[in-house]
Amino acid sequence: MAINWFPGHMAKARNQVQEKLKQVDVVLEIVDARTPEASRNPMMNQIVGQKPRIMVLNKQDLADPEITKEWVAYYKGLGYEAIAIDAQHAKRLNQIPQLAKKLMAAKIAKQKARGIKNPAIRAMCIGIPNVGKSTILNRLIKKNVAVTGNRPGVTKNQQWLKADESFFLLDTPGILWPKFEDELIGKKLALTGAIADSVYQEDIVGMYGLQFFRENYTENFRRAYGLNADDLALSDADLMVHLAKKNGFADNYNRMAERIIFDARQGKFGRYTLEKPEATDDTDTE
Ligand SMILES: Nc1nc2c(ncn2[C@@H]2O[C@H](COP(=O)(O)OP(=O)(O)OP(=O)(O)O)[C@@H](O)[C@H]2O)c(=O)[nH]1
Ligand SMILES: [Mg+2]
Repeated sequence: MAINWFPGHMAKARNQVQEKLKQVDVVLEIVDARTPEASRNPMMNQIVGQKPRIMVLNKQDLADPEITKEWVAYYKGLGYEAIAIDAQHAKRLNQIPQLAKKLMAAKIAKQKARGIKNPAIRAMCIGIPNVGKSTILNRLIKKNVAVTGNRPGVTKNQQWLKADESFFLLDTPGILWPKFEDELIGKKLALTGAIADSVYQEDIVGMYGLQFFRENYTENFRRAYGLNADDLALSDADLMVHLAKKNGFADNYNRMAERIIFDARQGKFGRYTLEKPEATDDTDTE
């Protein structure tokens, strides 16, 4: 599944991030807790450099809680602050300004010593499309100013938002990288809705979902589709055929594949995480 997709506004967005970085104290790197590594832009380490960074694993409510804990520990081990949140239901968000203040403590103390009464922190929110950047910012400023939507590419321009007199936040458009070198990354991002439906093949992504859920969340998958032990003994391809029939799609397997993608996004197979920390490293590849 070759996805070669780098719209003009993404290139512009990357340059804008680099430009604005000079005015920013802290970077909030937002990832999807279901795909904490696949939903990181591999260019991000180069773009952000040594700026203090908080890894924010958002959509925690959709992810496997045990694996989320492993990811938070993993990122802390790499030297970042890390936190898992659920912006949709406003869970644990107030820890973000607290962590930002902690990271900036030395600078704030210096500024206070110079007579600045209320030193401001400027944080920039970055990440790939649809991970929830704008939703997080709306929660932090307690107003729905940033436009949000459940499809990639909603935010088109940067925008400064004010949480309070001492905390300013910059919303940015999601940035995807030019090519997915790794087909598996493309499948994960397609399944969770980070890339537009028009740029992947649903039969491939749906089959990936079938394989992943039957293997890793077997009981949830079995229950969601009312499968018995004989069904689960079928090969992946035969199971897809069986499911298509059972769901009234006759031999239209693409429609069954689409259904699996839809159900995965709706949480019909419960909370899940598509990757574990031990299988990844932190090398920067462009
Ligand atoms: N379940 C769940 N959904 C969330 C959470 N945070 C955001 N969403 C939903 O995810 C979708 C995308 O949110 P946005 O805030 O628009 O994402 P974004 O990162 O700003 O996306 P772009 O502007 O396209 O880069 C919306 O439908 C949100 O309601 C969360 O913590 N849990
Ligand atoms: Mg946005």
